[in-house]
Amino acid sequence: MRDCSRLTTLVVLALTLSLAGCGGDGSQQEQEASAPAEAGETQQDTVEADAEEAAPETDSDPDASDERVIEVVVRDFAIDAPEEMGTGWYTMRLENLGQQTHFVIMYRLVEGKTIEDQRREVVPAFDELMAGIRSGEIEKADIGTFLGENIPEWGLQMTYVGGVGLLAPGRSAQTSFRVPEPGTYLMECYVKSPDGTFHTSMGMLTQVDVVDQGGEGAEPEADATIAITNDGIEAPDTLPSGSQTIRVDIEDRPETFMPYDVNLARLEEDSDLEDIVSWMDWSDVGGLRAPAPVEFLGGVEHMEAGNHGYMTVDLSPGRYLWISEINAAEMHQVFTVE
Ligand SMILES: [Cu+2]
Repeated sequence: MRDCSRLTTLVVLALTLSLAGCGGDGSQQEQEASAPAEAGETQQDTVEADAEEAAPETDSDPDASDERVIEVVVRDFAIDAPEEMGTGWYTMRLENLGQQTHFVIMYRLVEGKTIEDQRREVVPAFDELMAGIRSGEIEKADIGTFLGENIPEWGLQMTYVGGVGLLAPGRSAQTSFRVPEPGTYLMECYVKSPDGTFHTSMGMLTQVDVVDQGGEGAEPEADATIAITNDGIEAPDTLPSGSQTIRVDIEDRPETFMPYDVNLARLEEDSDLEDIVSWMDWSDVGGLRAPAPVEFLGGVEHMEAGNHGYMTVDLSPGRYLWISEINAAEMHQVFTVE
C-alpha cells in the first residue's frame, strides 16, 4: 500500500510528540505531519498542496467544494453511516433517534485490519473484561494487564480522529474534525445499556472506508476556544447564548490507551457533579451505563494530541459542563451561558 510509509511517519510523529509531552498547537502539528508530502511521494499530495495556495473560485468540479459533511444516525442499537468517505476536514452531523444516550467515535485501524478482526479479536475481550469487573473477578488496577493479555497488539493501536460526543436521546449535534489519512476506520458507541452490555456488542460498530479525496476541506471558524491539557480543561467562564462554534484543542495525551475527548452537558438544579464525574468512567460497573445522569449535547470525541476539532451548538442561558471521559475527576469545567 502506497500510504504505509506516511502512516508510519504520522504514528511515530504522534508518539514522539506525546512522549515528549509536547503541547503545541494544531497548525504546527499539521505542518509537520504534511512534511513527507513535500518529498513528492504521490501526485495527489502535490495537487493537494497546490490547491491550498491557488484555491480557484471557478472550479469545474462542483464536488470539490470545501464543505465536507457526513450524516450519521444512531438508534438503539445501530450506527447508520455511509460506507465510504474522503480525507480532510469533515463535519459529522449526528442525529440520535434512540431512547438512550449515544456517541460516535471514529478511529483508524492498523493497516490490514477490518471490522471482522475487531469483532473477533477485540470486542469479546472488552465484554469479558466488563463481566469480570461486574463479578468482582477483575480489579480495576488489573485492566491494563488483562487487555495486554487478551487483545492482540494491533487492537490497542488505533488512531483516534474524533467524532460526535455523548448525545442525549432525540437530540442532534455536529462536530468537525480532520480525517488525515485513507484507511479502514470504524465508528463505535460503547455506552452501556442498563444491563451493562456495551452498545458495541449490540450493533453499534460500523466500518467506514476512507479514500484520498485530495484537498483539505473547509475548517470551521471558531467563536471560542477550549484547550484540553494534562492539567485540565481551559475554557471561558462564560459564553454568549445562541449558536456557537467552539474549537477544541487536544494538547496532551494521557497515559491511557485512549487520548482525551470532551463532552458538553447542560446542568440542572438537581444535577450532581460527583455522579456525573463517576458516570464518565466506562470501567466502573455503573459507568457510561444508560440512563445518563445529565443531558448531553455532543462534544468532540477522542483524538490524538496536537489535533483539534470544532463543535457547533445552540446554547440557551444556563449552567453547562465540559467533561472528558478520561480522568473526569480532574478533566471537567463548569461554565455559564448568559
Ligand atoms: Cu450507544
